[in-house]
Amino acid sequence: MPRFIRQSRVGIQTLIKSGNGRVLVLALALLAALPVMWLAQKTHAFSSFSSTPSGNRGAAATSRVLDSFSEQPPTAASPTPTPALGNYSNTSVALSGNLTVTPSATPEAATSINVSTSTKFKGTLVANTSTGVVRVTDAHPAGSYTVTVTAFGGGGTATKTFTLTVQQGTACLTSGFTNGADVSAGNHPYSVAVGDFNNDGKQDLAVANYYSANVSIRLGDGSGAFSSAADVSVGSGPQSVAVADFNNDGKQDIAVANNDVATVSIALGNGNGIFTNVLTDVSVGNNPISLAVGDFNNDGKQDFAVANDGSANASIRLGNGSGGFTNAADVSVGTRPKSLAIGDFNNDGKQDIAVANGV
Ligand SMILES: [Ca+2]
Ligand SMILES: [Ca+2]
Ligand SMILES: [Ca+2]
Ligand SMILES: [Ca+2]
Repeated sequence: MPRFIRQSRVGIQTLIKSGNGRVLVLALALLAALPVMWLAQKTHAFSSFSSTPSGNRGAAATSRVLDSFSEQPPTAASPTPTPALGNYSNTSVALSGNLTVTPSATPEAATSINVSTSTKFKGTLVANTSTGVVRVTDAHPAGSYTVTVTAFGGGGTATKTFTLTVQQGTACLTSGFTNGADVSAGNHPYSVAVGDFNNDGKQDLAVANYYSANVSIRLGDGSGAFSSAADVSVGSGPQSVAVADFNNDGKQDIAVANNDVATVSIALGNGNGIFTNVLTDVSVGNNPISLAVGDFNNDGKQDFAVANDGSANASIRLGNGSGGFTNAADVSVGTRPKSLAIGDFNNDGKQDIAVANGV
């Protein structure tokens, strides 16, 4: 029973005991009114419950929810677009020739594009991420190749293929070569590779100069003559140079094995014959002497293998598609390896290496 009712009863009993008649009437009236007052109090309490304080807590909670909503907009993930590629037409190229293959539409939502084909193809393939154009350099040997172009993006990948036919060379009535003019290089040139470093469709040369610790870049004019571009400084004792696109920008880069310092220099091409971005050298085994580019983990990103003359093994470095490399397990080979080549000797679609051991 509510306390104020108990108190009222005590008061009424007191008045009755006093023997005052008017007061007794008043007390009886008050007693009759008690249920109404009690009911009124309960009703008021109910009203209070619905407005305060619980009602305020509810309002405050609602306000916090709204504040949170306005301060931290919903992160409803906007769908990441899936890359798209245009179609590539089947095409052919002369033996040892160059070619550009333009898709029917520019790529969409692609962060990088890789291009690959059979390891039997010995030319160079690179794709431009923004245009999708595939450049073929020094196509050989003759044959038919399925070229796979893969666009990578946050929303997945897109793949197109086309057939590249490398034509047979013209039969020579007489064997032999006619001398072209010698091309000057640096001090003790030890290794040469072919590329197209200024994207003019004419083949160029990169020459590793052992005692100059640099690479000479010579730009071809398409008729057998070459002009000089800026040398590329590399590590000490470069003995082997190879061409590939290590950062997937469609511009050819070079990798150089530095015999004296157990490193491989990676220099990224600007696409105009200039190499201004020489990355941090990649550590390899002792006295690296022969380097070849492949894709050993089938991720579409170019890797390299290098034979180490001083440690009787081959270092495998896996590219990350942006010019960086991670180590894979070394491959033990014979004593004093001198030359390394890549092929697929068991026809399982996985690239293998062959190493010539000098001793
Ligand atoms: Ca060129
Ligand atoms: Ca590049
Ligand atoms: Ca790879
Ligand atoms: Ca194989």
